[in-house]
Amino acid sequence: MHVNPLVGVIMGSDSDWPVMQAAGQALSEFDVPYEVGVYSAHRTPQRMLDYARDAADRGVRVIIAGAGGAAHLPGMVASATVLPVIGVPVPLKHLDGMDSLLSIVQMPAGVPVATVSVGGARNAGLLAVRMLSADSGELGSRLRSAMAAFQSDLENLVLDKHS
Ligand code: RP5
Repeated sequence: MHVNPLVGVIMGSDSDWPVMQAAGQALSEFDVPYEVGVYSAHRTPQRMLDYARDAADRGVRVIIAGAGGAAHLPGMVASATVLPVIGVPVPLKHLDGMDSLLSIVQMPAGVPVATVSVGGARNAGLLAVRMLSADSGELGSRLRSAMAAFQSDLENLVLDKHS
């Protein structure tokens, strides 16, 4: 059975995948269907805009966008869609990812990007699950239960270690 992706996990280069795959892993843990693609704000700007403009109509509900260096992908995508965009600063070999972080987080008012930590692709995936859990239907109900169980497991891990 073909299942429409609810989350788009996109990145500026396939070299971002070793960091970004943690977002996909988190989504898989909650059985959230997602798609993966490479869309560069600088090298394939039209392709990026086409993706951003079509995503909502195709059923995508959240976009996770990762990029490194002059990381304009999340912000540019946010400017061309009404979907929530989560930005992942990908660390490159210079500047410890500070360049990526500042490029993504300092958005002008009116064009929001929810920025996670440098390299924080797993949290981006988990945040997307939380966004989808606000759904008032069966999807939201299932995801709220699964997220509550996940949080309880996290707590038990810490308690087991320190009891
Ligand atoms: C950015 O430039 C990409 O998101 C990537 O983090 C970085 C380097 O890309 P490659 O030169 O490895 O393709 O746009």
